[in-house]
Parts: sequence; C-alpha cells; structure tokens
Amino acid sequence: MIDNRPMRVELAVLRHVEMPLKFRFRTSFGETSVKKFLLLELRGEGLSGWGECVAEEGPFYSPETISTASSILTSFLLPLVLGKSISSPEEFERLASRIRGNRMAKAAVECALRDFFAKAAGVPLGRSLGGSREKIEVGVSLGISPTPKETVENVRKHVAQGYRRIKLKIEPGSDHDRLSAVRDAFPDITLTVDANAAYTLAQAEALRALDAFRLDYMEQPLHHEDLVAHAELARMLKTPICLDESIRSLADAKAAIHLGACQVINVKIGRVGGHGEAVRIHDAARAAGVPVWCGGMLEAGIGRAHNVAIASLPGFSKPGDTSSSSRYFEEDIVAPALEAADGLMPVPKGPGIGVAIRPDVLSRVTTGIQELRA
Ligand code: OSB
Ligand code: MG
Repeated sequence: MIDNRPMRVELAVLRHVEMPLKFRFRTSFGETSVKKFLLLELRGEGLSGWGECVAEEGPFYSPETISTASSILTSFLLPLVLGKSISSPEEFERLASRIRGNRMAKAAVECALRDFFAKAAGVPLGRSLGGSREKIEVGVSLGISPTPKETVENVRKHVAQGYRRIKLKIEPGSDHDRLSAVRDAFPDITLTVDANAAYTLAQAEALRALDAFRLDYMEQPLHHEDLVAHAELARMLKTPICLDESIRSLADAKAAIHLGACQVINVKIGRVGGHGEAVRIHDAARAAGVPVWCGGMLEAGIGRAHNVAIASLPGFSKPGDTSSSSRYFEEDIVAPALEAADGLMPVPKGPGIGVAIRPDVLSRVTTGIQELRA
C-alpha cells in the first residue's frame, strides 16, 4: 500500500487565520479569546497536504511566534521543498536539520508532507505513523477560573460531557482552593493540573500540599529549562510529574527520563518539530515505561486532526487534550467535525488527516494569504 513516489512541491499557500474562541482561556502565562494561527497548504501532483502551525501570537508558551514562524517558513523552510522532488517526510527532516530550533515552523511543513504522503498512499495518517486505535480517549484542559465555585461549575459541565480526565490550569495562589473544591465535589474523577512553569523550587511546599488531591500527574510545575529542579521536586512529591514545555526533542525526553525529572510526557507535535520526532519520543518513552499523551494548543481542524492521528499510537495511554472542536469554535474549517462522545474521539478513516477543508469557512476566517512558488 505504501507508495513512495516522490512529490514535487509546486506551490505553498501560507494563510493567516483568526477564529474567535467560545471561551476566554486563562493560563499562568496569559489569556486568549481569539485563536490566531498560520495554516500551510503544500500542493503538488494534484494533491494538497495541510499543516497547522501552533505558534501563538506572543512568545510566552514558546519562544516562537506567528511572525517568527512566518519568517522562518518563507525565508528558510519552504525554499527547501518548493520546486524540489521530496521523497518522504524524513527527507524534509534531514534537509531542515541544519536549521536550529523553530520547531513549530518545521512541524507545519512536516505535518503537511505527512498528510500529503499518506494521501498519496491512500492510508490514514494515524496508520502511516504506526497507530492502530479507532478511537482515542480525550480529556479537557480548563483555564483558570476567577473563583473555586466557578471552577467546580466548569468541571461539572465537562464531566457531564463524558471527558475522561479534567486538567485544571493553576498558578501560585490559585491552586489549593480550586482543587479542594473540585475534589470535594468529584471524589473519583481523573484530575490533573498544569502550571505552565509558574512555580519555583522555593514553592515546593505549596506543590507538596497538592499531593492530598490524588492527582494523576502535575504538568510542568517549574521553569522550562530546568530538568534538574524537576528531578528534585519529583523526589519530594507523591504526585508524578509530567513535562510539557521542557520536552522539545528526543534528546530532552531521554535526559528527563534519565534524570527522573518526569514520570509522564505530554507530546505536542508542534513543540517537538513534527510527527517524526513525536513518534521517536513516543517510542523511547514506551521503552522506558513512561506513558505519554497528546497535548493541545487550541488547534482548529487541521491541527486537531494531526493530533488525533498521532494519539492513535499505542504508547498514548492517557487521555489527551484533544477535546471536541465545538468546545472551542462555533464552526470549524474542516468536515467532518472532530467531535468526541463519552470522552472518545473517533480517528478518521480516510486517507491522510481524513478530514476535508470547508472552503467557505476557511475564506471567512482567513485574514491574509501568501503564495510561494519555486
Ligand atoms: O500548556 O498544555 C498547555 C494551550 C495553549 C498553550 C499551552 C497549553 C494549552 C492547553 C490547552 O492546555 C489544550 C487544548 O485544549 O488544546
Ligand atoms: Mg501544558
């Protein structure tokens, strides 16, 4: 089935997109109410491959931004493929390897090529990556609410929708009170927290106090560049540590596992530079007995479909953040919409990402288009 015809990339279309979110999403690093992103379409051989760049407007979660990604894509990454015959996504990874960092920009191209080659071979993207699940378990990531009471109400709403795990964003001062209220109301749900690096080791006692809430794990409590501090914290807590921002590559994942800095890994395709690196992290974690799950960046349909595909691999053994598109957006740019029922999201069965662009919706949310040819 796998057809390895080379692809000549004739055209790259880079769209700037803005989609209003149905809720304000507050984390320890900022607040978002409109999802702005770059969407990349690579055309050739009568097919289109699609990738969504998860870089955000500001350099707060990651050093990349929409404008740095746009610049790196147009000046360095797209020239590597435009007019060239590319025989696999791995060939692009090799060509792009001398460009340092800029992983979200790289992932946009790599994802578009993965979609393209899976479509050319007539296989679903998840299967082409080694996935076999037909449905993936999903949870939700809930932003910081103004009060414990509102936090409980928000949790109640999502538990009722069947989500398999509730993750609460926390920051110093908005942690123990929220968790205590939620645990009282829901003694048995699978509960986690995500601090987005808002604490220091000096605040370890505040984090240790969260052990009482039987969290499945605590995500990225400390500085993104400090694996050693996470290893120290892990020795002080009963709650397992999950790393997000700290894991940018396979090398980071191996170092974190080796140091005991994490017991769980949140894999995000954009943060690690594409599906190839995400699969290598999955494989290394699996070999070490470390469970992984698929994180989210409030993606629209294309990015969400890529997440669902990778989450179909066997090591993704905990519910991810890829909740229903309709939670985030009034209308999405793909059909069929990616919707979970009872906390299970079906993995599309069609070739490639298995969802089609809705041109009418896409044109309404597109604020700028750049076309690049060889
Ligand atoms: O830390 O996981 C995170 C969103 C944007 C940036 C960072 C993070 C998140 C989320 C939301 O937690 C996950 C989602 O619903 O897509
Ligand atoms: Mg996170």
